[in-house]
Amino acid sequence: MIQRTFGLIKPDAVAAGHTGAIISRIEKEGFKIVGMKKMKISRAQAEVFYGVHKARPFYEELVSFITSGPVVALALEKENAIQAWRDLMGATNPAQAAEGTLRKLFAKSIGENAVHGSDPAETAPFEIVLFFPEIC
Ligand code: FUP
Repeated sequence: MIQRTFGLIKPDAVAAGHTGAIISRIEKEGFKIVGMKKMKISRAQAEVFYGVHKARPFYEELVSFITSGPVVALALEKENAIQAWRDLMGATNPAQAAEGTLRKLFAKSIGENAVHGSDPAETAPFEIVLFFPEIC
């Protein structure tokens, strides 16, 4: 099934100059980039985006990190895109990420972990609408 998912290149990876390498890898893996936007996320938008994590102890850190510098927001299309993008990202904690995954290659820590991707539980349409209302 052709599917769309939402991805972010987070502030750590943008600041470290990994944007080009990540975009290049995305295309090499056969994703179609249907939306791409370099932007700074506002506090209000971050609170909506991370609303699902509000009860978690690291919520405040999440919001302040994701608003700390520019990100690249991506809407990606591929066969089973949600799982395919999560597989390409690798485990949340880069120490546990498989060889060759984006987090293994580019993430610094579990908090500053280079990329975000929608999870399989219905978050992709919500996140795409939040960042790309014009393509929905
Ligand atoms: P993921 O979907 O792989 O990004 O992981 P989660 O949805 O579990 O976590 C969302 C974000 O919270 C992660 F990208 C990083 C952050 N996080 C922490 O900072 N500490 C943790 O123990 C778990 C997650």
